[in-house]
Amino acid sequence: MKQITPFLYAVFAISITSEAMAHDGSHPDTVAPPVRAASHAPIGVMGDHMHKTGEWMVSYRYMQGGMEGLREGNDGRDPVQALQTGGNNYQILPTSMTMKMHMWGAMYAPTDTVTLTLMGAYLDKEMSHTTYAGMAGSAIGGEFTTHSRGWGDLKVGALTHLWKEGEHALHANMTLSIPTGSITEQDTVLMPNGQQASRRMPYGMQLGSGTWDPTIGATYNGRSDAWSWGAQYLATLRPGRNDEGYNLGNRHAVTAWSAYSFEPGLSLSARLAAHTQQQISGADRQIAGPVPTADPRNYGGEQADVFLGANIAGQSGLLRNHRLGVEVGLPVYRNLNGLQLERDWSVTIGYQYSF
Ligand SMILES: [Cu+2]
Repeated sequence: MKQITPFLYAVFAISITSEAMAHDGSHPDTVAPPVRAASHAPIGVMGDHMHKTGEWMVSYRYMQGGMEGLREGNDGRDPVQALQTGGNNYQILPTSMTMKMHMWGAMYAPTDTVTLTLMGAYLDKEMSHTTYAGMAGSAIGGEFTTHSRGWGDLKVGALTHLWKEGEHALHANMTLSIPTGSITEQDTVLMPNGQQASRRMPYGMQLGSGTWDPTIGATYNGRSDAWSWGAQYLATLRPGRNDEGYNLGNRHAVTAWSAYSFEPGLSLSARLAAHTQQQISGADRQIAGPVPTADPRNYGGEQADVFLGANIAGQSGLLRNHRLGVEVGLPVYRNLNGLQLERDWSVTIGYQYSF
């Protein structure tokens, strides 16, 4: 929580400034009211809101997630246990991973009932490992870190109005993920025999899914005075296999949130999110080695996280219709397939501007 404290001070400073500017009479009353801080879902939610005819929105989100330590099912595993997991004789173990994403988005509403969406992401992944030497593999042979960087899959989509009554609204989410991200990234690894070798990195270090993945779902939004709330369900369905012979598996995700506006330009939010992700089916023959990340069965599982967030929305002058949001997530439940690095935290900081 240390990271968000300075941000909250900035939130208050900017919102007080925007509040002061709101009373300077600089814009006529005939203009549509500015977007309220709580009128969008917390910044970590995608496709949560629609736009009015002719309206555009551009957005940038920075997301960082941290993983450290190994887990099998619900239970943590130390290296000695992990090396023997499932009768394997692993000789390399991942120890931590950092994932950074720069997400660029655009939204445009040709009509009030349809909003088109486009999102691209630049990914930066880093995974640290320990290599164990010898047959039983308890002597540490060394450590190494692999990196992958580049553009991920491009997502095009549409949000379609389904139902609205008073302050309750429901829309459908549809996106298609186009496999623009590389799935053949390589880096240098330290082998148990002490030699360095260039190898295709494991599934989790690749930049795309390699398959054309439709996501369908629905989003509900509600609002009354200072409170807003909502819920979303998204299913990502991955048919077929990619060029390297696998598919990342289907994913179902639900989330629900609530936000409270202290004033029109400032809101704080709480959110619960849960997902289930299948194992990888098929396999890439070039991803191999005595390391858990090379086994397709060590992917997917169930996880639930809680998020706390803050949003500010400029109400007038130059800040009008600019929004900033931050959200920090921590896990409350993790049941992972096989043996995997566990995700411990995530933070998303985002900017949105509509015009
Ligand atoms: Cu938007």
